[in-house]
Amino acid sequence: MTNHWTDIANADAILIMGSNAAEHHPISFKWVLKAKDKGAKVMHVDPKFSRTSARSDFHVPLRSGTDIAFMGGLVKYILDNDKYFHEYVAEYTNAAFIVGKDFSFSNGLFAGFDKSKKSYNKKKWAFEMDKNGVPRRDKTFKHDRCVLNLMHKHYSRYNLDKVSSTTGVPKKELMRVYETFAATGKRDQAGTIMYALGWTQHTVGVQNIRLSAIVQLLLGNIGVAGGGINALRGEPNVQGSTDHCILYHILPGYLPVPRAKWDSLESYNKANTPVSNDPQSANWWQHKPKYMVSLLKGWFGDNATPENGFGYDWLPRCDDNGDYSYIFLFDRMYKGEVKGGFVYGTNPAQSAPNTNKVRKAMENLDWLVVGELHHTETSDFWRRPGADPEKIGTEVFLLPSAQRGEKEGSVTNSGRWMMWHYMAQPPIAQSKPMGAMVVDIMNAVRRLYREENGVFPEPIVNMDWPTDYNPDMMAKRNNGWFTRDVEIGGKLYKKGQQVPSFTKLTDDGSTVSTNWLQCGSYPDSGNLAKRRDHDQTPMQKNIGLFPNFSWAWPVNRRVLYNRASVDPSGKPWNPAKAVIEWKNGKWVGDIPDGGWPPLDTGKGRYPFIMHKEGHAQLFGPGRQDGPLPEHYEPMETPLKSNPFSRQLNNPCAKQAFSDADAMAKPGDKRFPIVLTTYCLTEHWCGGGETRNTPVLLEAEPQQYVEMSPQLAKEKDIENGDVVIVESARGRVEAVAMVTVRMRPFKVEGRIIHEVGMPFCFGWTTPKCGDAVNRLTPSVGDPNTTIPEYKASLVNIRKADKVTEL
Ligand SMILES: Nc1nc2c(c(=O)[nH]1)N[C@H]1C(S)=C(S)[C@@H](COP(=O)(O)OP(=O)(O)OC[C@H]3O[C@@H](n4cnc5c(=O)[nH]c(N)nc54)[C@H](O)[C@@H]3O)O[C@H]1N2
Ligand SMILES: Nc1nc2c(c(=O)[nH]1)N[C@H]1C(S)=C(S)[C@@H](COP(=O)(O)OP(=O)(O)OC[C@H]3O[C@@H](n4cnc5c(=O)[nH]c(N)nc54)[C@H](O)[C@@H]3O)O[C@H]1N2
Ligand SMILES: [Mo]
Repeated sequence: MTNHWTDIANADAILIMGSNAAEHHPISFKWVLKAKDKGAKVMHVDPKFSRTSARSDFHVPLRSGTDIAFMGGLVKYILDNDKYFHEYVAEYTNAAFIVGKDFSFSNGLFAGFDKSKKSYNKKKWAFEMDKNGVPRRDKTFKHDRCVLNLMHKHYSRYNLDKVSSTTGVPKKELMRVYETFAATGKRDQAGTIMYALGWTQHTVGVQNIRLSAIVQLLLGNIGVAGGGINALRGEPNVQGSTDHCILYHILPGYLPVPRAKWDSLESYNKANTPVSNDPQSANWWQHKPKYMVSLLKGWFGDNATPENGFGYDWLPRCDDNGDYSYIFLFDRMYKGEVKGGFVYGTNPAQSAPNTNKVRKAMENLDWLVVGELHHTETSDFWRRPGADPEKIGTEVFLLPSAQRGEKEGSVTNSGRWMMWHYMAQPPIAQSKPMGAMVVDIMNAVRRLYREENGVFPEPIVNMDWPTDYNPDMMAKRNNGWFTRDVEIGGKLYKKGQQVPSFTKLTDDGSTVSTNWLQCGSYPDSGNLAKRRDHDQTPMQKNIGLFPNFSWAWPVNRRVLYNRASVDPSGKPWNPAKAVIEWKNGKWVGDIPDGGWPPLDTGKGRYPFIMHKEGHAQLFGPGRQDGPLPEHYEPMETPLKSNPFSRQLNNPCAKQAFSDADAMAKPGDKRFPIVLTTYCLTEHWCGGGETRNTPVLLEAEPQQYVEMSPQLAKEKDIENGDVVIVESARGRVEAVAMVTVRMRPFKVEGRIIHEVGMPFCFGWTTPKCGDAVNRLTPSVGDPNTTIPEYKASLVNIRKADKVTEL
């Protein structure tokens, strides 16, 4: 989230799209309803009617996978009707930048596409530079290659007729959302967008979110109270775990993972540190080398020295274009290229796409360690229905894990608030927190290396590894300390003192910090994640900033990009809901994005400090699949052609191609129905935990499929019948739930049906059916490889014989 939970109460319009917030983020809804009580309009755009729809002012159903068409129509509406916030757009976004002559868009493809590589040469999308190497700008918007005009041209194709016949949303309903949300383009109005998996789990997932950011920038809704683009994160600490590198392509603090081609710290830094020639651009990532060296010092301690590149060579390096996310990890395993591994707190044999393939792939492992509370589809894959344990050689170790109430540590919520979570009772029997297991296992490995040596021992033996597991100590190290006495700006910091903020981190080895983003969270005074203080100044209280409650990254800033909430002289656009203000030579309110004076003084910096150019990107030349979001059909689509262009699917989409990866053809007669999948209120994700909780299992006991009465009639199915749902990859038994919550869509002049299924039911809990993911495909977004769980193709028929349910 650019903003945070309590801030939602400040919104005048709330667009919930691709999220069932009332059921899956009930805390967010507390604030949604507060806003609604104050007169905010709440809209839910979602294929399915849910409790979120019920509490909204209106619900607009759309066909899964068509959000870019829907939002592209909104961009066109905003630009055609001059609803955008002119000064904000001109000053703070790249609307005025001139794009180079090489850029073009035709037949659904941007310039620079290489068909054989399924990728773009992004140099073709570069901005035109002036003689100083700064992007050229035309704030009058007269230049035909300025971003605003290119964007207007791009979305001129997204007219109401076409958007309506693609999404299945009647024109009147489109206009209702467009008019209500675009009204927040005024100075004294703010609108927020809340999204989750309905937007991300698509082969156009990243562009879905890019487009909503474009809308928010056009309306001047980023950086202001009640605005923002707000990702409702999933698992309780998924924000904390991404901040801290749970994803394969990043190190803590979103530093890129080393790749084979960067064979020294120097070449890593050169490739990953952006350079700006514009004196008014803060270009914050220019500090990356300081964060990387402080991280290496945190990992290797005194063994990391300038002479050995601070131990950079001891880090594993990924292949240059290697993709190590779920889809490709299991693809490699399926091909027999993986020997063994650890699985903690996740159940991929249930929740990864194309689960039949995943389960089969696991048979190729020599060994597997599972840290779990229960037996799951993953730990017990070798005795799943249809498998012969005699023929599976994998040795499985099940490590009993402590439950979350049995351990302490930090949990970072979607609003970036890092809060300390306390242990309620010690772990039972032999179970342990995962951290303790990792510390112990690594200590045993280090001992073996020291005693028996081994190939390339340095990464193991040179680590500054703790002897005992201590979460508070880890938090202290994440913040980091000085490794020697240092004087900064006339102030002396002694060796061993905590670094007060990441602005003091260095690349000379004098500081340690295992996560620069968390630097400032644990000063000498103690662990700020433990704070529960409600004190606020009147200005902070006015918008509910709560700066003394827990600690938010970065530097306890509560609203990101808040310098965009003021005009270039430092006055809030909307004084009634000011986030920051320049008063008597200093900033008051929230912590601003850098302490420089306002832009007008000539000494200020542009507000979007994480971008090299300091301006927010309407035109985003960094994405894999194009600088402007474009509608593409899902990889499995009931349509034979894309209503918007000749390019049917995302041309850069990631896809696995093993013999277990069959796909339905476009408009495939065998699989004419769209399937979407989701969580349930009564279960947690794959259900590994909640299916073992009797009351929850009783509340939602078995696999079902939601379908409209129209589809049920066509298929001669009645509510409660057991049906077979089948895709190109597998089949699932489910109980038919015939409900008006689902409805047919009129698309391109014909009726398209959509059905929905939860993904929490698995075979280890008897009599509840098995994973819906046996149906879903191994295809993913080109930027993130997130799987397309939300739109694939199936068919449905009444079951002749019931086996699983
Ligand atoms: N009780 C409970 N709470 C949870 C979870 C849980 O399992 N149980 N899981 C947690 C986790 S890990 C996560 S990630 C979050 C998930 O939170 P959500 O994203 O809210 O969960 P989903 O149910 O996957 O999907 C959200 C909505 O997307 C809609 N949708 C499907 N396809 C599309 C589409 O193409 N476009 C649009 N606009 N909408 C679409 C679905 O109909 C659904 O209503 O919830 C978290 N909270
Ligand atoms: N079809 C479809 N598939 C999806 C999705 C979808 O919308 N549709 N959503 C995706 C999303 S957003 C997510 S987040 C994933 C989630 O899928 P999984 O990562 O598989 O999530 P869970 O079901 O929460 O599995 C967590 C496991 O950890 C165990 N566990 C709980 N607490 C602890 C603990 O403290 N320590 C240890 N070691 N174990 C613990 C539980 O018993 C459980 O078996 O599923 C994804 N898969
Ligand atoms: Mo999630």
